[in-house]
Amino acid sequence: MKIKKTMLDQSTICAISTSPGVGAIAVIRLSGSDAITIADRVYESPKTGKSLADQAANTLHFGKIVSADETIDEVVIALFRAPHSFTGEDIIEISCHGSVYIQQRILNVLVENGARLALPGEFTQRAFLNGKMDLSQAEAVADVIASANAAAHKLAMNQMRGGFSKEIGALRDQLLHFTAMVELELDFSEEDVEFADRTALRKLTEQIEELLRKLKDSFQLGNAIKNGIPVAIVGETNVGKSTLLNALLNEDRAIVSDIHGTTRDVIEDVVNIHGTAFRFFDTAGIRETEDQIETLGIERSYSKLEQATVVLLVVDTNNPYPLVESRIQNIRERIAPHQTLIIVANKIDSGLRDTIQQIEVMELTDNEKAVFIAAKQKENLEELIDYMSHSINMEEAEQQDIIVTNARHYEILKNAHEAILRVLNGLDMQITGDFLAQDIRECLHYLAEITGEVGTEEVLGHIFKNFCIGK
Ligand SMILES: Nc1nc2c(ncn2[C@@H]2O[C@H](COP(=O)(O)OP(=O)(O)OP(=O)(O)O)[C@@H](O)[C@H]2O)c(=O)[nH]1
Ligand SMILES: [Mg+2]
Repeated sequence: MKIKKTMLDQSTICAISTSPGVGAIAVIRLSGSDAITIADRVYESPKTGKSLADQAANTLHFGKIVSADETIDEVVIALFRAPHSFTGEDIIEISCHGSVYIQQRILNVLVENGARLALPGEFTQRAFLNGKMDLSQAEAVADVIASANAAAHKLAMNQMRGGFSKEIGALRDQLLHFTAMVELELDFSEEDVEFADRTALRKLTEQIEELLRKLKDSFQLGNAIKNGIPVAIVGETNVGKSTLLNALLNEDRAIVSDIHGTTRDVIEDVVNIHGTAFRFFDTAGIRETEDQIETLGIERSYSKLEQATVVLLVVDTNNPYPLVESRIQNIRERIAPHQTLIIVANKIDSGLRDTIQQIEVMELTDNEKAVFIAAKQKENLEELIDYMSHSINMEEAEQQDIIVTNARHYEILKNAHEAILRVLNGLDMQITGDFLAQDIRECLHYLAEITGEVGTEEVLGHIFKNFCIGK
């Protein structure tokens, strides 16, 4: 592929691949055609005296790293030869003692002897450019490293092994078959024949449309697993939203006071509760105000509400019921069918009996719940957490093979889905084969962007820049 050739830089790169700071051991990685030669310039084997160049692939070697007759450290070196390595190039991995000083010294002598410091993600980028993995798999490497919970880890591992790419590949094969048939017709357009049976074509297109839609829709779930279920805490001023956030996080994250309008901006934090990650957004209390900054804050509250999977509407049970009811009504109007609204009746330690009772008997829809808590006393939070956990269907996640977790893939799938809808529409309108073929080609193009078979250097650069150095 053209872009691949131009991007492949021949220099030998090095980086500390373990996390920064002191550890028992650290690993420094060298990759490129000169990796073994450069390592030999600084390596001494006290026992055999053999150089690394004379050693077999996939072997370990004990020895010293020396610079100008000074021993920097005693190390173990792992040796891999192209193409059987992570990057597809010769790789040397030096396991040294974990002091920051030693790590830096070794890195310096490698650079002095001809290596260059690696850019973020450059090892994985080389693996991609050398055909060791496709783009979606390379992206998953970053996700595996970053995964903070079991579900996210499982998804990322699946993607790294190529599950997602396989699914996309199968889709492309079907589409290619489809275009081949349609394009064949074009060659015989004079004769007015139809090789591509329109009923069969329609069935195939419908299948592809359904699959693309499923993949696209799985992103909401995928995003929730990877980044935490987005939960917006909204309500009037002084009802106890920030107190609730602090109680859920188990720390004094937000300022709490009895002054109305304490929180002015959105406060965000992620916490893992019983194995599920939640991303909480505490928002500015909603009220009529002349204050410009507060008004801006309230606008943000509404926008967080829109983006959330779960909305916690906090109400103060010290208020008379009609007032509470009108607040609930106001928020209800803004809740979309895919969102869960949990009415959190707070301050039950001091609340009005009547208000609490009326909320208890309120009629709720399928995606609504009500809980009664005292945030300040951390009373009854378990029930609330339970409701939040059930707002996304983890069983569905277990059953579904492929879940899209990557925002780039999601954008592309959206485009591909639109293109396939145009094909369906075209079949309905009985448009000519050449227009049909054009839409199918477009859809194919999008799918190829996911696996990196087509793409621009810019996109690739952007993806790998978000990696950590040494990976
Ligand atoms: N009695 C009682 N007081 C509470 C409870 N939860 C919160 N409060 C008090 O209510 C007051 C307001 O709490 P905040 O958490 O600051 O309220 P908020 O909704 O974030 O307010 P704004 O940021 O102004 O919108 C504070 O004095 C809290 O101590 C509760 O369960 N019971
Ligand atoms: Mg607040």
